[in-house]
Amino acid sequence: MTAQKQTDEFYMRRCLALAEKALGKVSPNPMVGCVIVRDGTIVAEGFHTAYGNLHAEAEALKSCGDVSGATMYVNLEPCAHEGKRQTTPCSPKVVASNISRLVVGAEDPIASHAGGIAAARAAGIEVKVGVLRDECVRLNSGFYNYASTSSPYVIAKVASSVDGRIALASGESKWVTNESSRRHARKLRQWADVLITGAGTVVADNPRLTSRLGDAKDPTVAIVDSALITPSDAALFDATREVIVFTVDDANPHKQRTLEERGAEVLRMGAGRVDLQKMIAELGRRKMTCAMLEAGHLCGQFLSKKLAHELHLYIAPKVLGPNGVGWSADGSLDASLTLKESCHFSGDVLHKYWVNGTAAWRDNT
Ligand code: AOF
Ligand code: ZN
Repeated sequence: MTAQKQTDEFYMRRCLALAEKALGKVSPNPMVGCVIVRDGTIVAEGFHTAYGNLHAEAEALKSCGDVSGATMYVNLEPCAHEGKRQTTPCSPKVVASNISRLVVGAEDPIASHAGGIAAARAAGIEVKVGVLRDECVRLNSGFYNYASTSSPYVIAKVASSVDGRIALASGESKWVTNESSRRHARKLRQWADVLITGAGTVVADNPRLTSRLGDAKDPTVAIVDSALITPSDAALFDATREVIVFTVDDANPHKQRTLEERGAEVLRMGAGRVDLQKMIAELGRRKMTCAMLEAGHLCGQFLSKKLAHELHLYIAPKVLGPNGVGWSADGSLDASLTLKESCHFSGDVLHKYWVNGTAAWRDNT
């Protein structure tokens, strides 16, 4: 019996769902899912499970028999380069499989890796490109951004009251938003290679900065700390993870040693204030493609310096009053924001904004 025929978008959505299973496990490579369909039935699927493992197309092809005449869906153009493994690139495998149709979500932005679309066409395979392109690019925003900038895609997260306060006058900010919002925000930590925070936030909240979801790895923590006030017994040191403290050129060497004894790497980057541009460039040099900023105080600076690509603003139905701490105080906010999505979590609201002028590659999608 032949199954009901579905649209190309339907199968591309399945690719995206498969790809996302590897959230936090493949960076700096992209999340990729692949589905092979014949007569309306999915006959094989696969995804790139972890950095260094088989690509999605090879995963799908390895588990199925004859797929000649079938349609392959994949959210990223099949690669045509000799990669890090001994295995051959995907596009000859795709051609050899004798599929008759290839549906690609988005082109590979790395010219030396791309080539799968042209190779398939040259082999007489019907190729359709651009199905759910926006979603496909957005899933791998870190990968696409890195391909053209060599620096991380930065999402600034702010949790505030309806009157824009992130903390009480005392500095205390635990907990403005509810448990369900905070669980959602932890998923973004899983996406991130690096969590950027400020020493003030570490002192005030003593956050663990873990993702605490399943077997997710805990991201690197980068602390902006001009005066080296990060306590050496901060809870974030308890997790097995890399900690980098960015400080100023004339920082106190004794305090530096204390933090180094806790396993932190201390980098001097800037006179008077930490040079945030240089910090981002350094994270990029370390092949970090996805960064999350969790420090209300730094958020204004990141937006005004155009270092953040997205702002995720969680708003709790609370009023903290005029003495509370605002999140945009530091930095002149001439950044223009475009609302892309809103949702809510048990009474809290999340608005996701794009910061305009920070991602030329995205504006084309
Ligand atoms: C992936 N997973 O499923 C696909 C990728 O470093 P390598 O050898 O694994 O190659 C990574 C490149 O391969 C990546 O930058 C992208 O251009 C292409 N496709 N990568 O990690 C996949 N299909
Ligand atoms: Zn490949």
